[in-house]
Amino acid sequence: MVSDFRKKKYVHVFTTFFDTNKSGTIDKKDFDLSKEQIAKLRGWKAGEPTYKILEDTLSQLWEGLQGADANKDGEVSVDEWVAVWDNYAKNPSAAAEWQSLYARFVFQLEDGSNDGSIDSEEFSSVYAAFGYDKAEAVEAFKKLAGGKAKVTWPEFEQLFKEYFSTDDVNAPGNFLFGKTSF
Ligand SMILES: [Ca+2]
Ligand SMILES: [Ca+2]
Repeated sequence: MVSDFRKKKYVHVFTTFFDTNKSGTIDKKDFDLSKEQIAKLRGWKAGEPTYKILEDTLSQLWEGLQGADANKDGEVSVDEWVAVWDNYAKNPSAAAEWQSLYARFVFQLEDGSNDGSIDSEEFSSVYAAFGYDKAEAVEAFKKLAGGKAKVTWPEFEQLFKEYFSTDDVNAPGNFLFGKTSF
């Protein structure tokens, strides 16, 4: 049974980063909109290799997400989304391929300078590009990084697991998606 706390965290990622057109469900159209938002943020144009990589990664994520569509209606509902992450929480090391890909994708997206770590500005500017409050993301980064200037990939990978699996309200991983309180 999923706790209220974890459910709120899952719904935050659903609403802010997956249901980008705010229709109440996740479908292919959300991924098309994400692609445009990310390409705009990075200045990538259709036909460029970076744009193609983005396109391929998003289509792999969308394909992987089909496993979450329990009633096979072509959309992932909030309940279906919560169910897959509740399942993930039972054993994060047995994550589905798309869940691991998603972790890597978020890290690479946020590591705008591509130096293998994320700083506060990189972190918060990605959240701002998704229409999220930048100041809150800056606060969240402080808590996430525990006062350090940067978060590396091995740290990020752990924080990602923590975000989706922990019920500890004081865990730093809770701040991975830019929100300071649930
Ligand atoms: Ca949607
Ligand atoms: Ca569905």
